[in-house]
Amino acid sequence: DLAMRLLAGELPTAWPSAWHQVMPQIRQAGPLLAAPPLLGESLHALLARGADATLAELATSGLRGRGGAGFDTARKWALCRAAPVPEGGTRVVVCNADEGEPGTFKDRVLLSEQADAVVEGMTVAAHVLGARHGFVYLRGEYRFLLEHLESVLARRRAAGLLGPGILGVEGFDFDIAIHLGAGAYVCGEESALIESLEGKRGVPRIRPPFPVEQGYQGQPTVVNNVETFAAAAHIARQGGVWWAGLGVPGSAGTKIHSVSGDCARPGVYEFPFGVTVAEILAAAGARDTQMVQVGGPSGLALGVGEFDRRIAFDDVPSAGAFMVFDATRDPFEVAHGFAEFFAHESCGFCTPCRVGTELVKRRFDKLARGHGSVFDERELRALESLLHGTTHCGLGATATNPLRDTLQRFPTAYARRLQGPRFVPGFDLDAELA
Ligand code: L3W
Repeated sequence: DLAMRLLAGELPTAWPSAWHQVMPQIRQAGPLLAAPPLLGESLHALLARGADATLAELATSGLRGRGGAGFDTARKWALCRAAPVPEGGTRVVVCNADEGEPGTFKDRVLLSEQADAVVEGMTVAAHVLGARHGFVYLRGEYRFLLEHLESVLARRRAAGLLGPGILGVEGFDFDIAIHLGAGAYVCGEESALIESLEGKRGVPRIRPPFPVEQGYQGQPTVVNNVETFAAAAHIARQGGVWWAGLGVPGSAGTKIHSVSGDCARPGVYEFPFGVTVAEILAAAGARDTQMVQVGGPSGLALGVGEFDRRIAFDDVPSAGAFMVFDATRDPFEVAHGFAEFFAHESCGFCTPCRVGTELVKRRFDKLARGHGSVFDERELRALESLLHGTTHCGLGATATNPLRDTLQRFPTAYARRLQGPRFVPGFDLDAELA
């Protein structure tokens, strides 16, 4: 239907892509998606409780970063708070809205439906940290959200919820600027994002120092995902025990999933942590599922027999993507598509990633054309382990995850490709090379 509307000219076709401007449907709302707009309630609770006690509430809540890595949010804020500020500087709060992981669109919905909660979470962070400046780093393709977000910021400034002397409190000065990305996936990596904010090419930095010590222009900086700030705002209001009571031990609260692919009800779902993959598949009306890519291509591919696994940091962690592939799909072609994506998005800074992702893509191309041999499959395995250990940042390190997972779970999808003209049945390459 969308494709037909696009072809009929009903959807804008200019860059940024029209696809990003389609707002996914909320199918299952929880405390983050169903909440009425936060218009200062969290800030009143913050001021009543004080910065120290609010940070303690955050620690009690067990909130962990929603960008995929799951770093303890209270710990991140405490580290930033303890870091010295350079002369004349300030601490900085950055919302990572560079939602670029294929299959992820839940931040798009949060920014559209719950922008006040996101901004309020950033403002809570600012008070806890003593930060005066904030940025929303907005994915370039989400430019269509810019007007909406600017109007939310303007409304909040007019209401005394942003700007100098927030809620009449002297010294509580904090404002936010929106910075548009320009389409580079790597800028979702926090240190590349900071480089980009500073006006430079988005190349990841060596960490440490982590942004909490030296971030934007050398100042202590907290970078959190959109969903993390929304959750922090609700925790400031409702307390840490409330949030810790949702989810499972080690993975408190809810997680929002972007469900796409072969299912009757694609869209955005908020579930407490601990939900099984099978439960999400059932809610989405997925049938005859062969594979689920959780957390996007840099996440984990699961096959039949693994759908009783739980979404949790110690089982199946997720940055938010939940891509469903039914039995009509070819896992080899899925991994092939992801290999093309990473070769395209490698920032080119380090050789293992720049060259490695391209070599992986070319081997896939060769196998897809039916020209592959066992040698190519072995090369793919070698490249997989090389990329895991040698790249400058996480992009290269996770680029071969789809290859690794599909090789392991769907070996026949690869074996089928080895039947090409150059494959000699019975030829034992290992024995030849020994
Ligand atoms: C202070 C330390 N801070 C770690 C902080 C660090 C960062 C956070 C996580 O992302 C994930 C991967 C994919 N002192 C610290 C410290 N930190 N040690 O904790 O850090 P890290 O290095 O574990 O992860 P990362 O490099 O930030 C890797 C996921 O990113 N991913 C998915 C992206 C999702 C999107 C999206 O669309 N939302 O892009 C891509 O690879 O799952 O787990 O803040 O500073 N000692």
